[in-house]
Amino acid sequence: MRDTILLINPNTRREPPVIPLGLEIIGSALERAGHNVEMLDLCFESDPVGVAVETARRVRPLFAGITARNVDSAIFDNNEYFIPGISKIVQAVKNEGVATILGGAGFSAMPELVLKETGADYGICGPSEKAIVDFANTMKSGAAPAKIINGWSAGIDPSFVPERPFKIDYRKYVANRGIVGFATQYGCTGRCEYCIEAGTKVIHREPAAVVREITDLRNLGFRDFHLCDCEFNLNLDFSERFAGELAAAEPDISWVAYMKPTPVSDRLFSLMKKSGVIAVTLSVDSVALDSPDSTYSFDDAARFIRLCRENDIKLAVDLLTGLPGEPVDSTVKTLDFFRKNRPDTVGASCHVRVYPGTKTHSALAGRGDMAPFLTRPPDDSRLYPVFYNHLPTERLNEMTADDPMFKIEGFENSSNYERLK
Ligand code: B12
Ligand code: SF4
Repeated sequence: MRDTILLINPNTRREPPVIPLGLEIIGSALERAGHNVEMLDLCFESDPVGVAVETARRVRPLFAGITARNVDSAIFDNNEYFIPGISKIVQAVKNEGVATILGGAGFSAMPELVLKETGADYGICGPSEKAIVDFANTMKSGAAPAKIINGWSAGIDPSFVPERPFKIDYRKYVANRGIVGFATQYGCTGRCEYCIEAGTKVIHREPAAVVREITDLRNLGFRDFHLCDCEFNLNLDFSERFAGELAAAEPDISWVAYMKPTPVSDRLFSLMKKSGVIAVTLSVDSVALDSPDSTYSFDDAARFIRLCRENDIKLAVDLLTGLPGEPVDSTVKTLDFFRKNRPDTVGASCHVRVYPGTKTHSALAGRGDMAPFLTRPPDDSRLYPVFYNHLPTERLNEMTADDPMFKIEGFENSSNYERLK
């Protein structure tokens, strides 16, 4: 009887390497539900396919769960497309007669396409700690599961505290520029038309469970953390509550977070500082900053920068500019705004990744006049990375060359948490 479940991390990108938190969470949930789990982390392997084949042969698992965190590196210059590498692992495992199931952020954004291109048998979209246990029970019973399962409807147990590290060698990651992550919630209420996370259901964990997870990791000696929410401040009450509970636990940690310009408050920033936040990445685009019907404005961004400064929190801005139809004056105005308001660094991109399923994709598909600005025609039936661009990188370079605060994304393989150190 095949009993063990094999979980595989095929992510070999090491700039920086990322601990497969999603796999740890589902692995821990499976074990808590009584299943045996073996973890295969290919991040630092020189022959990932060979090791996957050898492990599948040795373990003969009930099924293999493979995480598809990234479809590609999402940045135009030096873009890396990960699907061929993931497909090789899927095929190698399937050739050993093992059923495969995918999950992860990249998979969840385009499930049908990722299944088609990788040839995997099943997939779960969204949070999967409950859905994977149901799937394992179905497989064990011999019944046929659905091909694509909705993890958002299955939901989570908000009080669940996963075992961590869960069969992953964190020391290797930390020694190679990696950082330990934690998540307080899933989903995003944002409306950014180019983003694969826009409008996904928000599900919160209980702050006490997250604080317990962090303090347990701190007791094992880990001190530096990266928040793994798409944006921390989706809901002001929740973020204040979490930061307050973490501050009260006095965990003696440092952490960094992604945030959006609103909602914010003086109280939130003061609690963030007390709980150990040292740096924030603020994501904005130059059209939204200057649009009356957007959820944020230049004034909001200015307030955000001031709050970081007053609380001695470093700030990196991720700026997307040159959006479809955006006049160059709008980019100039935005760059001037940051020159004047001065966050610690601004990473600018002028290529928009066009993901199937997003509003940007449907707005551009079939528009003959937009064809000159697209690297390939957007096509609902293909997964390969497509980018929109009308503002040449050289032009953006010239526009920002006067000020070392600006960096053009895609030429330096490091994350903001490393740049702000
Ligand atoms: C935090 C973060 C980072 C941090 C990570 C820090 C750390 N130590 O963890 C840093 C800054 C390092 C980073 C880097 C990058 N990131 Co990043 N990152 C994120 C973010 C916000 C959270 C990821 C996360 O850990 N979430 C929390 C965990 C618990 O959720 P999860 O992984 O989704 O897992 C759940 C489910 O998906 C599912 N699941 C996961 N795996 C599996 C497997 C199976 C079999 C099943 C059934 C289910 C399942 O169950 C889990 C539990 O519910 C995501 C966006 C997001 N909201 O997910 C982007 C995101 C994943 N990143 C993205 C990108 C592009 C990158 C980079 C490539 C950027 C770059 N150009 O360098 C690099 C890649 C680095 C690498 N080596 O892979 C993109 C990927 C998009 C794409 N094109 O595919 C995302 C989606 C952001 C976006 N909206 O575009 N990132
Ligand atoms: S860019 Fe940020 S705020 Fe906008 S939809 Fe994506 S994750 Fe949400």
